[in-house]
Amino acid sequence: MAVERTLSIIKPDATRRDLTGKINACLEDAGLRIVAQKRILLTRARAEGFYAVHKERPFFNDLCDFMSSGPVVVQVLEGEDAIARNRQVMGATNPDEAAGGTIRKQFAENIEANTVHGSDSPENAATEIAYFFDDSEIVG
Ligand code: IDP
Ligand code: MG
Repeated sequence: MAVERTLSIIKPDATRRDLTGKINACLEDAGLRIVAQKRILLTRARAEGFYAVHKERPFFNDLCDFMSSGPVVVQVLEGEDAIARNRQVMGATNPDEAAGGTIRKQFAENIEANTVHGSDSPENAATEIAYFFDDSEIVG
């Protein structure tokens, strides 16, 4: 295992319900240090760019509408095995299938409004972090 960084997003369903603090506590309790964080409003175009890998999927348009419907909190998390560890604490994409205690099991509204995003590989983590942060904004 190595120290990694991963990109996390607290999605609009969560900021609307003021869950940022509770989610951050889950992340920190799981050994993930928040080494960068900002609350922003994604334009539709920026959401489309972020989710470009999903552009052929039937849910793409709804997903981009949702992600630009309210504030998000974009974050860089750092820790041992951070990419897999964050995916574990997030839980399955569909909250009905998420394990007990995970963020999505506790907080997600449905398969789309599922509270958090997390990078799924080292390559995607690097790309996604660079999509939102300059190196100078990340303080480990
Ligand atoms: P992940 O966020 O668990 O990695 P992905 O398959 O990468 O899941 O999908 C990206 C996001 O697209 C999900 O987090 C969710 O918000 C949305 N999404 C995924 N599958 C569906 C679906 O079947 N219906 C509606 N939205 C979906
Ligand atoms: Mg994904």
